[in-house]
Amino acid sequence: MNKLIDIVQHFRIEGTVASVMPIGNGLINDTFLVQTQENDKPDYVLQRINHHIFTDVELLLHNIEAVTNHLRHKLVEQGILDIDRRVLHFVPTASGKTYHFDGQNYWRLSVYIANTITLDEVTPQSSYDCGQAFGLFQKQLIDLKEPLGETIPDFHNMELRLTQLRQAVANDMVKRVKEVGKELEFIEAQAEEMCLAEQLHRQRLLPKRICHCDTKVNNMLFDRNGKVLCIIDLDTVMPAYIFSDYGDFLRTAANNQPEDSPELDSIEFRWDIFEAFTRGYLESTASFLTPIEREHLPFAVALFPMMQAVRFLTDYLNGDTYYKIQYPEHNLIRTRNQLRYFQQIETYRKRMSAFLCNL
Ligand code: GN1
Ligand code: MG
Repeated sequence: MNKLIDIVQHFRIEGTVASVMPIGNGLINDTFLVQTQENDKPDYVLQRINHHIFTDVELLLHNIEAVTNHLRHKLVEQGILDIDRRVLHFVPTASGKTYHFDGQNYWRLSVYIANTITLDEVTPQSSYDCGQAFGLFQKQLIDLKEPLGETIPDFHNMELRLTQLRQAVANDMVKRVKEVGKELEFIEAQAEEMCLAEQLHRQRLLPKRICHCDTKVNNMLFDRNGKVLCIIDLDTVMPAYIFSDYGDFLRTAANNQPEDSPELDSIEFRWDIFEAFTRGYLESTASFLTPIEREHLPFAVALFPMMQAVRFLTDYLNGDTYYKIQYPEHNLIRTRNQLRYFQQIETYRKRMSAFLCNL
């Protein structure tokens, strides 16, 4: 704790630090709430950036700065008053940098937005609101002039993810390949179809746009009345296919089980969540989505659980070096969960397309 307080002192904060404690449940970065003693001073959120995963910290912070400045500008234009509750505000260090490097780790600090809540479960209403908000996020960034880099190159590139899985199988670092024959066979049977986005992109039929790329409901802050305020966790904001934001939200939100539930037979696709999120998303994105993007939304719903299964399984075969785990089979359980969920989704694909045609 003392060490964390020392780190906070490198930033230009207001007030005196009273406590620093862990918050959130991300699988990659470590996040802490910094409380100040004074009631009239803000609290802060301190994050240790996982630089083994986000290797280009400068680029990451450049992206975030460009995006938050642009969003702030849009809010001003719209005459919105509570701007500091609508977009994250990062605090510079004493030397004016956007992060502090302590010799080992990279840290950044943002102002904590008070009187907000995060949700871990969704209702149709909150899904609709999230659809609108994540769609609006993409829309507002369409005219961002500053070029953004990919903070994790080819982050949602399915071809690359499959290559990484095949490499992990070939290396068999921790001798687990023999346990996962069925999973590998199932993935390989879907592999070609699941690379459709990359194929469309090569044919110049599918653009990259600025996306959030981690659209979980817990990356959205709501006010106490349940109204959407602000999108957080901007590390993966980068150029990607719009499928990333649409598909990844439904990957977690429309699965009625958590992504690591071993209760495979209880996994169901929640149509009500799909419908609500899709309505909200299309309302915000109607002005720019191309027909190809729109008609492949059901593909995106299937793609993301499959991609996540591939990523979890790759990590399992590599000896769990990427995702935080709580027990040795955690990544295998996650993989099976995502594959079962994918199978559920497959039974809804036609119905989804029909729904989109009738909207
Ligand atoms: C990671 O740490 P968290 O939960 O925000 C991952 C996502 C995965 C997710 C799986 C940078 O996100 O892509 O979908 O775990 N983020 C990164 O739960 O790899
Ligand atoms: Mg996150």
